[in-house]
Amino acid sequence: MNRILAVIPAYNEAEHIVQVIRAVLDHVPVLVVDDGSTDGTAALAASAGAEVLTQLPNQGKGAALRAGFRRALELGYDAVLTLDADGQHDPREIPKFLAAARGSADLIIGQRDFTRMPPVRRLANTLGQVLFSWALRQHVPDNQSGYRLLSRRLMETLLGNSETGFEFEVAMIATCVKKSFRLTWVPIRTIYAGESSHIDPVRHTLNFVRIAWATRRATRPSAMPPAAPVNGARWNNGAALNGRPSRR
Ligand SMILES: Nc1nc2c(ncn2[C@@H]2O[C@H](COP(=O)(O)OP(=O)(O)OP(=O)(O)O)[C@@H](O)[C@H]2O)c(=O)[nH]1
Ligand SMILES: [Mg+2]
Repeated sequence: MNRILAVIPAYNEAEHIVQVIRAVLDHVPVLVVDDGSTDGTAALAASAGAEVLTQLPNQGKGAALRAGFRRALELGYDAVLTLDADGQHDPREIPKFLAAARGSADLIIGQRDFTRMPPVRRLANTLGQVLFSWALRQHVPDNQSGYRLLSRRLMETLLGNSETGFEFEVAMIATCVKKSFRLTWVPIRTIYAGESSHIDPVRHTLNFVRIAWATRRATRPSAMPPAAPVNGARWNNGAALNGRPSRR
């Protein structure tokens, strides 16, 4: 079995962090990347049994994830599981990711059911799905989910990425596809129980559109690698990723 580390980015998550860590520790060891929290999140995480990295000042979820990947690589882990600290990702679903990881995927994303989201989130995720699928020229059912498993080679590749905020997770999908790494999905529970959000809607939307536009340009036919299949890298529906894009 591969060695897997859970990386949990956390910013002012004192309310849920202990419960999340304890449940994750039933499956894999935990690294929390605390990002300048002022509510005692780091101390609570350490007391719950996690290793804690602290970033000061706050640098964003993407920067925190990359710091976690760097640490996991140093420690020799084969893969990381990322999940949110706010209780929206159920650690009891970790075995689904571990099972999917046996299939040698580089990126496994927990796919949520948008119909189970509050209306504003449902709308934002649906629009984001349409826009990013257009940009990547492939259907991407859920690009915002933070519940993921990443291979070592994908982590290594992402160390060169400079996105610091939530957009990092969107850019990660584009990187995976462009590299012809393997991407797959597992269905996960969609949990909204009044958690507070750190998303700034205007900044997030602008950054999302910027990434989508850059992705659209990067995947235009003339920018894609030659059409020869590479190690059978495939989209989860069986369409080859590394051939010419199917839609323009
Ligand atoms: N390290 C770090 N983590 C962050 C930062 N902002 C958010 N997070 C963490 O990222 C996870 C997701 O943040 P949320 O604000 O809940 O975003 P979301 O779940 O995508 O969006 P919602 O649907 O609004 O809940 C949580 O574990 C947060 O603590 C940050 O600046 N730094
Ligand atoms: Mg959340």
